[in-house]
Amino acid sequence: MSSPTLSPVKLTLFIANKNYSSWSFRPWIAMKQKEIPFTEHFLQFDEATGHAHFIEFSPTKKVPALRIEREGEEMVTICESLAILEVVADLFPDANLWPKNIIDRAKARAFAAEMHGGFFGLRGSCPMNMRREIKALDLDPYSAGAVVKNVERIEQIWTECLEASGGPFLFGEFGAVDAMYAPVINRFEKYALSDRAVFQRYHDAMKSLPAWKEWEAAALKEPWIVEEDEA
Ligand SMILES: N[C@@H](CCC(=O)N[C@@H](CS)C(=O)NCC(=O)O)C(=O)O
Repeated sequence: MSSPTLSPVKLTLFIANKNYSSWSFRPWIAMKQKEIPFTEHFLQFDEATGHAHFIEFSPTKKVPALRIEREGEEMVTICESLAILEVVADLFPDANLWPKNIIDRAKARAFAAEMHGGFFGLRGSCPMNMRREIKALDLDPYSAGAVVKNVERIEQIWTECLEASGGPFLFGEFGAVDAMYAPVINRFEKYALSDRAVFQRYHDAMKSLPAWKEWEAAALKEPWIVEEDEA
């Protein structure tokens, strides 16, 4: 287990449905896999109100959000998955969430930022869905083209990183950048987006993680259906 730089610190991670919430999955899998102690606060999506109840813990009304409590200090809430990964990396440097080498760290951050702010075609057409049966989508040519472009770029990133590091994760050891790409592994699999060896290799590494298995098992037990995410 990693120890925090600021002590004592209490972390609460607000997340939503494990079947669908790809943004929740990112910090959750990183924190679980790195054995960073946190309390999980689960809230269901509520399409009817536009998730109005999310305002109770997050000014953005979005998950994930990380509440940080320290004795004698004002409680703070950090939104945005990438910012959550960054603060957790600062709090728990022993967890090695980012590569130690400066250039590798810069590349890992660039690839994480690319995921955080891009790949809209893939993310829009192929929502993360842990329960979905493996089945290709019949998309219109414009959407299909956008998905293919995203898939090609993601596989280029994976190839470059895995060739340089030797794997099993993008920079060798599992880290924040892998957490950012974890939901994409589900999308590639469930929408039959790739038969390339680089995908299979990274998929196998990611799905062998105990944290992945724990999230997936919980997702499969969830009874709720979010229609807009059932592509
Ligand atoms: N950029 C944000 C995206 C967060 C996000 O869109 N979360 C979704 C769930 S996966 C959400 O809370 N949606 C509720 C809404 O948009 O009202 C992040 O990185 O955390």
